[in-house]
Amino acid sequence: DTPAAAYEPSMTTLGQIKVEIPGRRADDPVMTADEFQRGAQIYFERCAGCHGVLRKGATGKALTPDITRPLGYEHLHNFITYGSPAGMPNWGTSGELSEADIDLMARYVLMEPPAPPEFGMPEMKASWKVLVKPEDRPTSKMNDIDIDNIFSVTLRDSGQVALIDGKTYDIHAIIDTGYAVHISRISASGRYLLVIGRDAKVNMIDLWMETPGTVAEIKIGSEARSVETSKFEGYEDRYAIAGAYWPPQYVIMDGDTLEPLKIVSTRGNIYDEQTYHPEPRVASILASHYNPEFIVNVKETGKILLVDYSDLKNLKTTEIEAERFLHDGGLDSTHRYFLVAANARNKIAVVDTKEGKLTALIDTEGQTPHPGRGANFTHPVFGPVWATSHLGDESVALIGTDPEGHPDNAWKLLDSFYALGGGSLFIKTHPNSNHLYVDATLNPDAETSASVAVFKIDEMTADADPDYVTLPIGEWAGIADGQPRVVQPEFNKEGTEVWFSVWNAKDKESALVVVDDKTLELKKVIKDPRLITPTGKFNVYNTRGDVY
Ligand code: DHE
Repeated sequence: DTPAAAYEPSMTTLGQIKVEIPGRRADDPVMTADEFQRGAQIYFERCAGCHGVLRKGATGKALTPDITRPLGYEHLHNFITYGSPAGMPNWGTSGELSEADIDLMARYVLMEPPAPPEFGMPEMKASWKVLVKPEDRPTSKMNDIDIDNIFSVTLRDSGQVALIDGKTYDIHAIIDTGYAVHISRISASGRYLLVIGRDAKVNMIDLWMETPGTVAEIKIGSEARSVETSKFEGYEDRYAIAGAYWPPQYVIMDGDTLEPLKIVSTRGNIYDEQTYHPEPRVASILASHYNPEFIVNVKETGKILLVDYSDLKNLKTTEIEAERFLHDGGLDSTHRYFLVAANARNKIAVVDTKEGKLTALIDTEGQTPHPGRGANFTHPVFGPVWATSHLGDESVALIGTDPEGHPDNAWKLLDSFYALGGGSLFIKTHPNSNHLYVDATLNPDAETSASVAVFKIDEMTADADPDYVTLPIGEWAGIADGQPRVVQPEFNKEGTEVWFSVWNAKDKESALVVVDDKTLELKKVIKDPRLITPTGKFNVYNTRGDVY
C-alpha cells in the first residue's frame, strides 16, 4: 500500500460483518486500505455504541466528514486522547488506545464512514440453529439447582455467561455466547434464559437441562443490545424479540426455537422534526404485563413502539412520540407505567402500558440520566417513587409514580440529591430492602469508580439531601493488579444480598462482591479464573418478575 495513493471502493470483513471500504478521494487524509480496515474495526468495537454505525450521532456527537473536517486532525486527536467531561472517554491518557491508534482514528473519522450491509431473513435463517429440538428437551427440571436464584453473569470479553448459584455461590455452568453479552432476560415460565451479544447473537439457554446449556441460537444483525420474551397471560414463553443497532430493526422469534418470524425495520422519521433518519437504533425492549405487547424504544427517532404480538400477520403497532435518544428504563412498582431515559435530552418519558399512551415527559435536571431499570421504593414523604442516577453528573433524581394515592406528586421530579460522583450507570433497590445503591462506574477517579453509595430509604426527607455511606467494594475484592471498576448492583431472590461486579481488564483478576443488605457488611468475594470481565448480572427471579 502506498499511503498517498487513491484507491477504489472494495469489500472487507470485520469479524462476521462485511463492510464496504468507500475508497479514497483526492482530498482525503492519508490512509492505506489496511489502516482503514483497522480504523473501522476499532470504530466498531469502541465508538459505534455512542456515535452510531453511520456516525450520525446519538449519546456521542455526529462524526460525519462535514463535521469532522472543519474540526480538523489536531482537534480530533486531542479529543480522542483526553476525552471530555460530557462522557467521551480519555482513550489516550487511560492507555486504552496507543498513540498510533489515536493518530489512525483521528484520520479515520475524517473519511466517509463505511456502510455495513443489511441483515434480513436469508441471513438470519442461515445463522439460526436449533441445537436441541423442543421434543428432545427434558419434560421436567433435570437438575437440583434452585434456578430462580441463579445469577446470569456477563463475562464481557470472553464472550460467555456464567450461571452462578445465588445461595452457594457455585458456578453451575459457563456458556459460550456472542461477544460481550449485553443483557440476560428470562422467559415467563422461568425456564429459558435469553442472552444477546453485542455482535447480535442470541442464545437460548434451557435451565431445566442437567447442566443448563444452549438449545437454540441465531444472529439478528451485526450489532445489538436488547432481547426479551412475551409475558402477557396466555402468551408465556410464546415469542422472543431482539432489537438491533445495525441494521436498525427488531425481529420477533418463536419462543421455543428462536425461528425468526417477523423482521420490522425502524428506519423512518424523527418524531418532532419529521425528517428521515437512516439509523434509528433499537435500545431497550420490555414485555408489557398489561397487554400482549412489546415496548420497543427507538433511539434516534424518539419513538416508543407498543408492538402487539397477538397477530403477527396483521401486526398492530402503537407509535408514541416521546423524545430523542431513548436508551434504558424500567417499570414502576405496579408494572403499569414504563419509564425510559431520553439520555442525551436529560428527560424521562413515561408510558402508560395499559392505555397505550404517553403519560409524561420529565426533565431530571441532571446530565444524561442512566437508570438501567431504575429503582422503585416508597419514600417516607413523597410516597412511591422511581429513581435514576446520571452519567454526566452526581445527581440522583426521584420521580413520583403513584397517580392514585399521591396525585400531586405523580410524574414530577420530586427531589434531586448527590451521590458519589458522575459516571453512574446503575441504581438499585428491592421491595425487601431499606437501601438504595448507586454506582459510579465511569467516574474518572479510580477510588470513586470502585465504590458505591448507599442511602437509607426510611431516613429520606423532603427538605435535606440524604446522607449516604460509601462501600469500598473494589478494595473488598482484594485485587492487587489493575484498576477495576464496580458496576451494576443486583439483588438475590430474597432481597437480602446485593451483588456487584468488580470489572477489571481482560488479562487481570476480576471478582463479584456480595454484600449483606441489612448490615452492609461484606458477605462473600467470588473469584475464579473463569470470571473474566464480569459486567451485568441478572437474577432469574427478579428479572423474570421485573422486581427492582
Ligand atoms: Fe449497556 C443495558 C446500550 C455500554 C452494561 N445497555 C443496556 C440497554 C441498552 C444498552 C440499550 C437496555 C437494554 C434493555 O433493557 O433492553 N450500553 C449500551 C450502549 O449503547 C453503550 C452506551 C455503548 C456500547 O458500546 O455498548 C453501552 N453497557 C455498556 C457498558 O460499557 C457496560 C457497562 C458493560 C458491558 O457489558 O458492555 C454496559 N448495559 C449494561 C448492563 C445493562 C445494560 C449491565 C442492563 C442493566 C439492567 O439492570 O437491566
